[in-house]
Amino acid sequence: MNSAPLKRRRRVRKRGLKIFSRYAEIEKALKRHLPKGDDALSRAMRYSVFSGGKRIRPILTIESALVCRGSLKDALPAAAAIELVHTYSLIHDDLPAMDNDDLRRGKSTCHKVFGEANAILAGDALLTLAFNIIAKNTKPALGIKIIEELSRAIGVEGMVAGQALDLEFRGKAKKKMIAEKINILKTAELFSAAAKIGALAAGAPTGEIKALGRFGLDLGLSFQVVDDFIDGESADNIEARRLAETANKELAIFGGRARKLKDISDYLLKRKK
Ligand code: GRG
Repeated sequence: MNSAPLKRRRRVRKRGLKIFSRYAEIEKALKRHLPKGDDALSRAMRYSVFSGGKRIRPILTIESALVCRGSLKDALPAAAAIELVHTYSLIHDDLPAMDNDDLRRGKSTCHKVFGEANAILAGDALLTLAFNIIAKNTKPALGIKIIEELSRAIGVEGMVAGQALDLEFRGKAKKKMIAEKINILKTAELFSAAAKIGALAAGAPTGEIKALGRFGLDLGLSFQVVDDFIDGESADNIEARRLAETANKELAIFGGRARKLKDISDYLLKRKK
């Protein structure tokens, strides 16, 4: 029996997402694109981007591009942009008007360190910088497609709508359907967009883009169920495993080339933070 996949999975569990190709390149790209200034806004942006995020979404974009035989170079600007969007959402999610959290990733939240106004502006600036990075570093026709996909996933049909729904039902008993809708909008849509955008950057055919979109959506749902499990809001993660299995089935068209994407779902299932 070939024990290589098993060994690889153990290695992924032990070393986390750093094992995935191009982790270091993502860090370099983020550094390159962020402002260097010593003003509060620039410092607040850098503080939140470099405070220990797992980089799941940009890794997903890059591995999706690679599975479609695309290049790192073509996927990297959008991958970095997606991480900036994610960081904006966390900064705003932590604000007093939202979750009012003092800690994020074990460190003081952006508004605790830089004040509420600077934290709001840092989020705004990261969000707008994300679209600027895509516009400046992608061929126009492709850039428009990526911007269309990303903006759909994070706005009134995606993440922000999910946050609004979450706020509406906060403290109230939620029907399973509402809870799932919140997870889809707040979390899974961005995972799905991250995977699809990798495929788009690779110039993949429609069938591959759609398959990766479905993979990302189920992976995002599985990720969120695990997140609730870690936070003690969910009793077990059998549901997360089921969703991860459904996600992995979407990768059948890629055969053995999808190994790294499957490693990502495996890692997300076993993670402790
Ligand atoms: C527009 C005012 C305004 C607020 C928007 C959109 C939004 C606020 C909040 C929703 C975003 C959110 C917090 C979704 C939850 C998803 C989630 C579990 C995020 C944590 O993701 P990880 O574990 O984070 O990938 P790391 O720390 O690894 O980067």
